[in-house]
Amino acid sequence: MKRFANVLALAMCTLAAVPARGQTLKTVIERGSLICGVSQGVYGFSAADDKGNWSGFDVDLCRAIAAAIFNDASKVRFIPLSATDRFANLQSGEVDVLSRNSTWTMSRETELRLNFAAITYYDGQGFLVRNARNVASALELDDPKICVQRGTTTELNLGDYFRANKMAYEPITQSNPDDALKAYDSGRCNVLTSDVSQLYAERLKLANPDRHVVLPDIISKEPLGPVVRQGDDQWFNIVKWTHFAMINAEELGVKSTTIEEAMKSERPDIKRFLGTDGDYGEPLGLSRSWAMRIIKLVGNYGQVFERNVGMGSKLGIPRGINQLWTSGGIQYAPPIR
Ligand SMILES: N[C@@H](CCC(=O)N[C@@H](CS)C(=O)NCC(=O)O)C(=O)O
Repeated sequence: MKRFANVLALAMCTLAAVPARGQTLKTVIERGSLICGVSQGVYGFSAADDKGNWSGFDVDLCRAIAAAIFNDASKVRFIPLSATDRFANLQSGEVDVLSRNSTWTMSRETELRLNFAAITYYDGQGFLVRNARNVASALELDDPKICVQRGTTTELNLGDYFRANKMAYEPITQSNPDDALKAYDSGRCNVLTSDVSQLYAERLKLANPDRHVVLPDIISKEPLGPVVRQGDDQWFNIVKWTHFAMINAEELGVKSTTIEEAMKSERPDIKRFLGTDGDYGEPLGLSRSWAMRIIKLVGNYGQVFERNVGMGSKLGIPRGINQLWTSGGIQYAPPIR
């Protein structure tokens, strides 16, 4: 009997500690907006203009979640979070989702009790140097002073790389990206290291971007994606399937600009996707046109990539391995059925 009481007490504790199914969605709906944790400003990914309007690739994922829930992509409040505090801010419930150039690693799930919902951008760590330095590879960097941001995978990979190659270096650790860039610009360090996507963004802030080059070496895997707290599977599914919907839409050839035609399509996979046949939204806690709203109001994955960071944007990043699997890349989404 005593044992039963103990087990019951344990079960009740567990229940109390884990948010009930649907709790996050319910909170978001009652509040009337999504709270999305973003960076403190990485151009093309998440940055605010002088009027406080946020835009970027990571921002659009949050707008897509809001579109799926509210049929209104503007119902999002963006909270800039530092690299060091971002996971604590998510754990404490300050944000509903973190969409902030964060790398999926094992310990961030197992030790911090978080879940990465998807890989929205396959990235890797690289180095930015002055052209004048005349190096073709990171292996030619001779005892460099390297600016790096604290509390990141970047800081850890840097040590691994130089140790593995038995090369000397001096890390100059900064607590925010602006200080890291200033230190690089002023010559306190002669190399800046970060995820390659961010190096493209940082380079644009320099007086003469053309005088700086991202070296070809990629020294790590940085699978970036949105993060949620563990314990609310419904919310985890909403964030995950928002990304999958954007990938599937690109694969199906459905775009924001062609959505009206797509609504008339007789193709079974397009009908399931748009909710003109069957209802895949209701079991997710949403409604049948959840995916249609994402594409209509925000766009498919390719549209979001191109407008924020792609070759036609200021950043000019080639799509590379972020192409769909059908075009030689590794972006792949399970089917909606
Ligand atoms: N992807 C890496 C690095 C993420 C990171 O925070 N990088 C810095 C280097 S520039 C950054 O984005 N800072 C932007 C900010 O703090 O707003 C991670 O998850 O640890």
